[in-house]
Amino acid sequence: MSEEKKYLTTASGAPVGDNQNSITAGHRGPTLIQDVHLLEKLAHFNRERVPERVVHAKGAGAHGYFEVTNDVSKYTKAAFLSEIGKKTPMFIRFSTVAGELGSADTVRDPRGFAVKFYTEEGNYDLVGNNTPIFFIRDAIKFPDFIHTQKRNPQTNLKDPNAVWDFWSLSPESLHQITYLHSDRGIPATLRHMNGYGSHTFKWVNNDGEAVWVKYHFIADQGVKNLDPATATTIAGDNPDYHTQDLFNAIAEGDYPSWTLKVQIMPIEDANTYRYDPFDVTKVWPHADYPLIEVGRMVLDRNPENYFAEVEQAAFSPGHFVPGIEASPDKMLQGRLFAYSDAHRYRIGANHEALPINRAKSPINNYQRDGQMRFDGNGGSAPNYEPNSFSSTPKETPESKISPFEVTGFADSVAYDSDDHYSQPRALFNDVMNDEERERLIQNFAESMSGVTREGIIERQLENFYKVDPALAEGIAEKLQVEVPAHLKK
Ligand code: HDE
Repeated sequence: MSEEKKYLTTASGAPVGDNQNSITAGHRGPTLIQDVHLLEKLAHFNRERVPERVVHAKGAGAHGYFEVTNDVSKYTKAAFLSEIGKKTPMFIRFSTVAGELGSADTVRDPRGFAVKFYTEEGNYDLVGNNTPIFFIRDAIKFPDFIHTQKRNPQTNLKDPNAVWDFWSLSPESLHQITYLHSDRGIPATLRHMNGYGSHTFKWVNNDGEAVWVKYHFIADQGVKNLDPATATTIAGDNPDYHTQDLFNAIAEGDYPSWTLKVQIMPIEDANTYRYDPFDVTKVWPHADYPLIEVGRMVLDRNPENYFAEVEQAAFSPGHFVPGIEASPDKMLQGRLFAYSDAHRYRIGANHEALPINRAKSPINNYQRDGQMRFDGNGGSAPNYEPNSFSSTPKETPESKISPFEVTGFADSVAYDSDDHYSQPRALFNDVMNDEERERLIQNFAESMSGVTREGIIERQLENFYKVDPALAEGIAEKLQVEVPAHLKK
């Protein structure tokens, strides 16, 4: 902070004579409306909060850079990925999902992993999680799902009945809940977890050739987790444990980094691959599509001001740059609308102009006016297009999306496959060892022990049985219930 002497002012710049004693009528008289500094101070204080994010409210952010370490230009024309050694400034916000702004960090919950790359072609946002999959696979189910993760409308308490009622009736959640109740459900720190784009995206190269892509940020610090008992103790002792750890690590020069890798699927494979590649409840096994290195992300600078940078950060899965496009994933498609809509409500129509969100490349368009327009508003230049002025912004046809074919009838169409079981089964049997399976069963049983409404446990055990009978039986034993008889043929 500069040592230069500053004088206190009102918001309109007038020097303040007294910031300790309000103006009153005489020694013991009432306060006067004439004390406009007092009125302004109280009124501004009342307006300090913007609505917290409806999900991912509690978060921590950091600045850094992304450096390309491998040539992927044959897959994408994205300028920021164009050559080895190229560096792009970025900002990341990590978050929990279900808790409120002041909630504890060390809870069992997915973690948001939202990255904003400030590229020369505008911002590219990769708004992912620390899990490669999600609970549901159609945006239309998201508000209902989140209601079950939040507070009960009557008691204002977290509600295991709602959580397990919904999951038991939405078996597509099995893969994600298995991941969530595994050791990875409570990361040791924000530095010790991987990040994933989760959805499938499209990359397009300079020749207009496209591939499908999935993103993996692998923590160079390694993956470390907290056991539930320690996590619970920390949640009480220091609810901001993860926030503090990240800030301190960066402040001490111990910069966390992640290696970005991608899986690439040829466009045609999507028609024949054994899993629907646009179903976000599925991974692409690495044996089918190996990881290819792209670059390294390093976090080396803390925010100066939490509200300005972390609270006002506005990420959108719809922030693409040429060479990176959406896939038909129904969840991603819903998100293309939801995020910018949330920002317009939360921080306003001109949120893109806030310093943390503003692209570092030029912004030239014909959008004008709106609340809190503070950047000159396009000045005297024409505010319409087409126009006959030569120096006004023009389209770049080479930035058009890569065309793709669509067929079929418009309808409420279900996914082709209801195989919700083979991937969680592989996770349970092939990835986890005996101790991990035991802890998974314990974590599930603990979470389900709060369920009191009839039918939910039986329905969920049936789902677990289809994943693996040992999973269902292990949980049933801990809950001291029987696996439904008709399953044990
Ligand atoms: Fe989000 N999500 N989400 N989400 N999400 C929000 O955006 C939403 C989904 C994720 O640090 C909100 O600005 C819908 C998947 C992160 O600021 C909201 C659907 C994934 C963050 C919203 C999803 C995420 C959010 C809340 C189903 C991982 C925090 C306020 C179609 C791949 C970003 C806001 C930050 C935040 C909606 C599903 C990750 C309401 C409708 C899948 C990391 O717009």
